[in-house]
Amino acid sequence: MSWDLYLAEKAALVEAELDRLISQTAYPPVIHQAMRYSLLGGGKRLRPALALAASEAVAGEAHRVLPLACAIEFIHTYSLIHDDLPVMDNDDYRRGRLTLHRVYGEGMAVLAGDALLTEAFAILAETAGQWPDLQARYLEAMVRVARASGRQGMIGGQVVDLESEEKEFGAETLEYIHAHKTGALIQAAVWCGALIGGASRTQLAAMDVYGWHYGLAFQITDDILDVVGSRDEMGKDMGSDRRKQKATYPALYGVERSVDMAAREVEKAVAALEGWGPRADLLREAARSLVYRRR
Ligand code: GRG
Repeated sequence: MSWDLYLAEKAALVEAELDRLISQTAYPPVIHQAMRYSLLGGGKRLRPALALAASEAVAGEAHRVLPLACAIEFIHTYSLIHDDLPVMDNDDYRRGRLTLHRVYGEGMAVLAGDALLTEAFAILAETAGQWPDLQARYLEAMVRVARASGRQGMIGGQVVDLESEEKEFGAETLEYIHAHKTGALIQAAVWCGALIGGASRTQLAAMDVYGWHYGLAFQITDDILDVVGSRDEMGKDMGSDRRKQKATYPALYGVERSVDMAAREVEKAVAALEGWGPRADLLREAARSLVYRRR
């Protein structure tokens, strides 16, 4: 199966589960409506699909990884909601629609993000209690996801990103921002997917390397698309990194060199899975597809 087909299939599976997890009719209605607006409003579902593919690479069962995949999508969605707020990136559009705070107000957007973040950990803890043979692995995944989201993960990256706006920055700062703001959660999705799927420590070490390089390549291509991408395909205003004088690969190296650097990260991601055979084909193709991505 091609990665595009796999992604479409798993996106449908994950969306049905996200829909089930946050009820339309729960009280108080407005917070649930706000959460659902962002959670079910498009999105490629890349992190859940990577978690599922990593599990498949070690012969794991999809239904046992699905709660992890959804928890990670909850956290990703919270990060986008907060990132779009006026105190952060101040964006009006996301996934081709108005951002959550433009529809529900800033207070509700902060709360919807908070509720998604906390709910994600409830899902992980609940799942740990549900399957005794997976309890230790789900608890370990919970720690990894928390760390990847927090001060030394996504939040750490966002902090350095905010501090770097309108300032001179070097290669090291840039790599730190990308690896933490974006890469850490992607890396955690891959690593935890494999962990829940039953991976050995040796296999997990390879997944870590794959996830690190995939995450970097993903954010470099995101930077490039902000310069050369189309608004229709990306579903948000383009050129915002430059307007905000953000620390990006094209700003430091130019677009052409950034394309080469993304391709090198993709090669390193693929190389991490050397010797894995056909069961890792999906992950290999997922990485290679980054070079051609348009959204
Ligand atoms: C706690 C106030 C507060 C803010 C936190 C954590 C955070 C703000 C921001 C995270 C940083 C962030 C949003 C990085 C961008 C990562 C990125 C490229 C997102 C887009 O991912 P895609 O392309 O999006 O997978 P879709 O729409 O497909 O889900």
